[in-house]
Amino acid sequence: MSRQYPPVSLIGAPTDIGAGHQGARLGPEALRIAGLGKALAARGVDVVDRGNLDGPRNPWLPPVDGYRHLAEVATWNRAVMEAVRAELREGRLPILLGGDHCLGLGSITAVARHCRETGKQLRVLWLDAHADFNTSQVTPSGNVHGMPVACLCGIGPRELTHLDGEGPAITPDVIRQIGIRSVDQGEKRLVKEHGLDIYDMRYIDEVGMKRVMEEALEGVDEDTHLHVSFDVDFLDPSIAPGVGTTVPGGPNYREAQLVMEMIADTGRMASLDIVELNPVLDKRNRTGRLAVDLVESLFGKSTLMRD
Ligand code: B3U
Ligand code: MN
Ligand code: MN
Repeated sequence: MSRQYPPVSLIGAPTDIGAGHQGARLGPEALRIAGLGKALAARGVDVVDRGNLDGPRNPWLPPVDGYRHLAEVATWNRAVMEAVRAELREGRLPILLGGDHCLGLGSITAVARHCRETGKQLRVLWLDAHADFNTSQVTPSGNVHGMPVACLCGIGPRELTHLDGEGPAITPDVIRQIGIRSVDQGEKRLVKEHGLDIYDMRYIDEVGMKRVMEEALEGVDEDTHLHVSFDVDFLDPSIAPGVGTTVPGGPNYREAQLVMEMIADTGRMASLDIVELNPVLDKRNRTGRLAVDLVESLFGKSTLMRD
């Protein structure tokens, strides 16, 4: 093992407050049972499991003014933001165990703040079937897990766009979205308007994952803080059935491995979200175990031949 990784902290956020299906609140435990902590420790990584954050239960109510559970979503995200911030301040690499993808808001708000304070350049890789760029006006569901990227860019309700009391966390140029294959009608207009850098499945089919990753990682250097927001529905449902919103036609096992390996090769990943794992919909924790396998590759498991 030639590469040194910073110490890692696992932070569980057991909630599906922003999702359209219940069950992602069991995600942190499924990842633990799949052996996430042990797998990283076996790779020589110093891992501490901070346990689970606490927050409001899911009241499972219909949307109000285009948002479901807005107050609860904000409360959970504040807790995530504080927890991630505390780990970064201690020089640790936080791994957020979701929970649904609305939590990317809290996580990336903390990361963006940390980058401003330390003078690092932020790059966010958003691995997902969805663009997560909806607003209350265009959302088909009111589920906030379809909105975090828009909110991070300042488009959304103030309690989410100003989570840390400062301004919006990022600008769209910070993000690279990979694996996208389901974008809603109004959302399409918004992502174009805001110039999001999207590597959709059509583009991946045409040029191949290697070139996609080279482009998405272009400019990453020693001053870069690379944040990976890994929505498990990024993966093709044939290998990852344990998610609420499966979309056919995603990356296969080898493509997903290559994504993780090329991220590992940069040596710059400094924070990670693993979200949307829904054990209720999974088969014998298959998706949880696959997520752990891929995270091992993020930490250099498959780079053996190149060391
Ligand atoms: N775009 C749809 C579906 C969706 C977004 N993110 C997930 N599902 N996981 C929506 O409801 O916003
Ligand atoms: Mn997502
Ligand atoms: Mn998704």
